[in-house]
Amino acid sequence: MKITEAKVIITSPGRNFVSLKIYTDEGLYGVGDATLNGRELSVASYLKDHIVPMLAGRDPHQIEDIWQFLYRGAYWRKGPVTMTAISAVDMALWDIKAKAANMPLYQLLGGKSRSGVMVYGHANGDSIEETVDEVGKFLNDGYLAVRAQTGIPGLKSTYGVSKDKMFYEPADSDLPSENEWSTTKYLDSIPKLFDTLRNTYGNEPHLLHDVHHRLTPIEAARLGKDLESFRMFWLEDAVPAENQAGFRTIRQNTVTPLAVGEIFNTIWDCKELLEEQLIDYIRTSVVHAGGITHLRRIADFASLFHVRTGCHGATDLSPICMGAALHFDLWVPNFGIQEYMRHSEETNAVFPHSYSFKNGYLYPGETAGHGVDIDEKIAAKYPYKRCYLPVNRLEDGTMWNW
Ligand code: KDG
Ligand code: MG
Repeated sequence: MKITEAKVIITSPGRNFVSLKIYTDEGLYGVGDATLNGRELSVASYLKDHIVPMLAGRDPHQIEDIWQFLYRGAYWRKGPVTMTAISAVDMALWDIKAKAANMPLYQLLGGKSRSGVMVYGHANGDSIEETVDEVGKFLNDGYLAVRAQTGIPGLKSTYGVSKDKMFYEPADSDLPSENEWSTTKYLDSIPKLFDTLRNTYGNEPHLLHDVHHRLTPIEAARLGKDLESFRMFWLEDAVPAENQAGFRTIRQNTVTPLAVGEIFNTIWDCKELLEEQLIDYIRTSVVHAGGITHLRRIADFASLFHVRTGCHGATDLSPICMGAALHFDLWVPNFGIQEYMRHSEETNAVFPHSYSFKNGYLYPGETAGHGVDIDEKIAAKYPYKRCYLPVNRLEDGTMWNW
């Protein structure tokens, strides 16, 4: 089999998605997600201008060789743009291989290790009371795990809190909107939220929280300690993780489990965190960390250090990524949990898929390939719209991490 051509498709059914479609001379095609929120066109150009011209004539079955060719061959390794582009190619090639084998992708990875993929939903509210009610709605819908984010009194906006409870979308403006941050106010509120949640729902539901890179290691250590008795499933992105050694301070001071890695692109971003057992869950995703081929390498390495997977699954990761991730999750031995933020009706129409949700679990389905396609006619109805993630400032105007 030979690759004949590849096409980049950009669509915006409420938010921007970039996809890659790879065609072969045997009539089979595969699709990959190439979406990098707020920087979509750079990946589209990387693919169109630099990768697509090199694909025609290659054997799509040589997934590893093509991965190595694109990674080593660029000379300029790593980085979100390069790795998202490589991920898209990798996802599309696994889709083709599984279609050629007439098997769902998880079979090629090694088969099922579990019957379904436990997911966590996103509950949020302006106040603790509203957030507690929202968590209750997810539990009523059958979720076993829920992430809870709440508005902070005195701050006009907070990460993870939105008016639309069903389809929260952080990229909200054609120029970055500004959020406001106070560590003192935040550290005061969050333990109260989880105290109320445990008093209301008991210890059984898995509860998660995303700090979204806003604390320093010593502040994160304190939050971890304050949350210990509420038995969190995880505390996510407590600090920005460029400084991997910073996690030692958090780790030495709290037994609250730690998750990190949604913005990591390669195994090198998490090597020290894994080797030193500084985290419990690795959040790297199929779309931003080199596709199935590289994510599998990260997960295997993580398994040596008791670290489990918890793939990023926000709405800016398209249904193509979700489909591929679910096959990976169904197979990966050291699976932890999968994030599931739910896509809108419009997005689901652009990306018909075989995965489905039942009683807190997602199932990838038995369609050959990763089970997600792109309807180009519907996609064409939604042209690209420039859209940015917000930025964050302290109350005195200092730029902070969003
Ligand atoms: O594009 C940024 C989002 O994917 C991110 O803000 C979502 O932190 C996130 C999460 O945990 O889903
Ligand atoms: Mg996050």
